[in-house]
Amino acid sequence: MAGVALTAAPRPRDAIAMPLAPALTDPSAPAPRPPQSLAALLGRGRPLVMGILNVTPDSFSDGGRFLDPTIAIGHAREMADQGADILDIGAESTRPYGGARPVSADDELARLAPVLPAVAGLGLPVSVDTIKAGVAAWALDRGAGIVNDVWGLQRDAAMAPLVARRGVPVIVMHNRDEADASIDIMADVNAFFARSLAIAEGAGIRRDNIVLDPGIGFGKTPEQSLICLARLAEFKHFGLPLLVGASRKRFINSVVPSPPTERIGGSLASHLIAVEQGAAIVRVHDVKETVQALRIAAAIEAAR
Ligand code: HH2
Repeated sequence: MAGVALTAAPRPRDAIAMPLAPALTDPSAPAPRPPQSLAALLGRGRPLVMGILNVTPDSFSDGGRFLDPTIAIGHAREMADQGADILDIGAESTRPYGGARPVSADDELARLAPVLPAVAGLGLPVSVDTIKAGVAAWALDRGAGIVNDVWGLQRDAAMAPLVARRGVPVIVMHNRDEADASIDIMADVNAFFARSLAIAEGAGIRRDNIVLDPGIGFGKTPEQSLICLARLAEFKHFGLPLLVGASRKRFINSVVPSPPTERIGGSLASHLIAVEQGAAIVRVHDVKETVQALRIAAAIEAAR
């Protein structure tokens, strides 16, 4: 597993002008904390569990459940207690399966503002799941330490310069506007990663601050998601840590018909296989079950 060194560079204020609603410029907001070191986390010698916190009304599996800030913060605390290593907060559903309602930056901030600083205060590294550089900058100022960009630095031209300036880790996820069953999905993901890495290099992002993610379910048929999982190890040629987010995704339903909340078995199977192939981080809704599965797998491995 490639290490991700995350010594933070000094963080100048960003040039990106981010319009903030008055309620979001609260001077009593906690001071930003230095980004935590993912290098130290990855160096633990075990896969990391990233717990998902969606403060959205429309996420595909838990939309609306955590819109109330008190409930959202409680859920983050619960995931921390259950053994999450990283908490990933998103305020815009990426809707891998279509039907996304685009959300303005102000709306995203309004959802994050009552939740993110408190979640960062729990002491775990926090990533912000956004494709908008302005939202990412805002979140980094309030305790997030990692950017999770589901368009791999290819949607918002300001994202790569922001990540470079802040010296924070970034998750570069593969995406496509539409699935195309006729393409070679492995070649497409490889080409996408190569483009993202060129953008990152051009902006001055340190390579050891990059995590790659094949984007299970995004612009992929269920079969293509299965291929990405089956051949995950082939993406190791970039020499970067891999993240996999298969949690509750629709490809599971294509094999065993089931509503999103009843896809825990499929999620666990997918993440165990991903880890076996070298995934460094798994992004999950069901932290307790995932931590148990990974610990048992490790114990069995140790008993060989
Ligand atoms: N999947 C989702 C969202 N963000 N980020 C990364 N890096 N990898 C993923 O696979 C990924 C992601 C979609 O899942 P979820 O957050 O549960 O749904 P929604 O986007 O509808 O909120």
